[in-house]
Amino acid sequence: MAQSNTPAKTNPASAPGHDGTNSNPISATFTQETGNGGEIQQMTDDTAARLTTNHGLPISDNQNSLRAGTRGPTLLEDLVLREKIFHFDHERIPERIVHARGSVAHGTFTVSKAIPELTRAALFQKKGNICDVFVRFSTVAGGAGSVDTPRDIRGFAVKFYTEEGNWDLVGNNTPIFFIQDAMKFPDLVHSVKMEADRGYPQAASAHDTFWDFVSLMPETLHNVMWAMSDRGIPRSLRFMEGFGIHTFRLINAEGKGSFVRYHWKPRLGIQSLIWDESAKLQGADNDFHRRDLYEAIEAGSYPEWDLGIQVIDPEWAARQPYDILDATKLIPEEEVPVQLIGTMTLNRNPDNHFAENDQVAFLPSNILPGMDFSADPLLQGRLFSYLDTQKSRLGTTNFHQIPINAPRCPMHNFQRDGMMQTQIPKGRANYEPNSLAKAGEIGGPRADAKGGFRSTTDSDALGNDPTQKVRLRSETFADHYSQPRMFLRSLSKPELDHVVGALVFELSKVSIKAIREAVLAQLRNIDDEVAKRVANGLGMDKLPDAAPAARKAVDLPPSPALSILKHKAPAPKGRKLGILVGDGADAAAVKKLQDEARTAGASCMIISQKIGGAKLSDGSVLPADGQLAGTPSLIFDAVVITTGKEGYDALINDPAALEFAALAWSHLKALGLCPGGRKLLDKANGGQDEFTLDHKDAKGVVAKLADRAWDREEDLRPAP
Ligand code: HDE
Repeated sequence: MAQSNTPAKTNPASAPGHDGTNSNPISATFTQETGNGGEIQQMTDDTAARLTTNHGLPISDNQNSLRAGTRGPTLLEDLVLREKIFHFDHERIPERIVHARGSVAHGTFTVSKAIPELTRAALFQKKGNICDVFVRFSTVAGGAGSVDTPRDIRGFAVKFYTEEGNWDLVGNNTPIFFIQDAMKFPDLVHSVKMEADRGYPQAASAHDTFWDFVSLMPETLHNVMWAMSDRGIPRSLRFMEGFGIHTFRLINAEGKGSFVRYHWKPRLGIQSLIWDESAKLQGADNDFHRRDLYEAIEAGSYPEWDLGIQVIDPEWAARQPYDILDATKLIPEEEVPVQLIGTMTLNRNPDNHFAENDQVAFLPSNILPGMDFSADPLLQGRLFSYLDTQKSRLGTTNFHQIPINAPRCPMHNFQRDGMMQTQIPKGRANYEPNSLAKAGEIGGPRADAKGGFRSTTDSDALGNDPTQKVRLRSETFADHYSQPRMFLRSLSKPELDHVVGALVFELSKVSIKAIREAVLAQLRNIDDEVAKRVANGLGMDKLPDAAPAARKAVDLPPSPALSILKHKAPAPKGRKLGILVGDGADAAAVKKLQDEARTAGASCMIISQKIGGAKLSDGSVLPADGQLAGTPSLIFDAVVITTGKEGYDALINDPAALEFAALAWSHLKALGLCPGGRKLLDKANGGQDEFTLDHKDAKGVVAKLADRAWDREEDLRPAP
């Protein structure tokens, strides 16, 4: 395959003259001599570019190394072989210490509401302003090759390529974080990653060291409750909220600052897996989320999020029982509404996983004129860490020149040289001030006192005393229990049951009894009833005493916005219907289902026992998109089973078909069933409810794509 180092077309920072695609097309067909054994050595293709070494030498044979005789040793002289293997040996770079596993997409961001009163950032001066974006969604704990659906927080990092430079909003899918101070980050990460001596578990928080840390650091509990909730197992990256978490600042043209928090609201609504499903998906499809995002974009079903801000009045903030600089606290939307200011549409898949996903470098320090940071001690630490880690991961201070990281606006300064420098600056002006322009030479760029980035001067706007030099946490950061309590009390019943179930699951994997007890002691400070249920699930006969608390929990009003089920968008759009088709299935019913799904903006996949497809009632053969044994009902939001007599006999004796029905039932999905399908479900031990419909009721089935039969769960998996 021809190698090209073509930079992104729109990237002005990329070196000219490196456009390798078809720069050396072959005019004639490869005329390849046959080897001594008489076999054809190489395919010919006269439309392809000519294969060369990295230095441009045309290659005549990319299949055979240079040998001393056909059966002799390989020669060191073989520059083609040496270069090929040398490059291959160094293909991998260190993976990210956290967020190693990620999926990416390109898109655009369009401003829906200008906010010049809040910021002088050029992007937000006019409704309709648009810029390119690049997004990376990630899990936190697992390695780059780990699975997509563990219980974990998800990263939600967005790079905006604006006319004033790159703005990176590097957030997560929860509005809060585990710790309050950057000083604790290495400890947190060490505790959750696989344990140091045994090298497991991979991509899982259900082990001793994580829960040990949690039990000793009550500030983690709020984010832990979110991770144990359905937010920790999203159904799709497309159905996730995103949050900038920290309080940031916007600065307007008059220099007036406002405190803000950022929110991404998915247009498709929020939706999660259920735990059993997420665990089984890890076997069924490692790449469940990556594939889902890729396929949706390929199909033109572009996921969209609205960007919102909460603008926080410092006087209001001073009256709250928490500190807005504390990243373990959220600001309820009911109290400070989220104003929508723009929409992000993801409309292009990456061209190359390494060049874009592995090499993208997000920096929370990438902000625009008209933006600034707050003194959140977690954010302050991040401002150092990301720049620092890129040097270790990407190997050079020039990582900003890599096409995916390069700004799409002019970039000039006097920083020079370094490893992998790709720019060739002209002239001798590599210092400032200089007067070379006066002598007719290139003088280089100059600072823009008016339009350039300026830090805010009112650093004590929230009442800090900057004259003290201390290693102390503010008293206003001391309440670790009220917000997790508020979170639990904002959930619907099934959601709260899931948190209890998740805590029981995770703590059952903790082998040291004292750690289980210490977590229970912390839980009692959040909610005694939940603590009792978890203790019951663990078979613990006596609840330990509550842990000593610096501040006791107070009852904050519940925030319904925190519940997924209380405000989900129950629309079939973007969801996936699976139709298991047996021979003799009603052709009209299948067509109706496909049409109905498409009309509703959902996708639809045909499954049959053989990939060649099934023969329908009208004699036609419907090719399958998935073979039954490799396409479990796990990957769908709702399923239909439809077959004629011929297919029924084969399906009813096929364990994969029985499991297809049984798992759809157990995962609370809607099932559209023909009479044979109903017998299949009966044999697989399912039952009947308003989510088991007739296979001809296409409207009914599709309408239930975004929903689950929560009533089934009580019988199937009663919560402790
Ligand atoms: Fe990160 N984090 N983080 N983090 N983080 C990284 O940077 C760090 C934190 C987040 O897709 C690293 O480029 C510290 C909060 C995302 O490439 C590293 C602290 C939030 C990503 C790093 C935090 C995040 C990272 C590893 C505590 C949500 C993936 C690789 C002060 C607001 C970015 C890299 C991507 C990645 C450090 C806490 C989100 C080591 C020190 C809070 C989405 O620099």
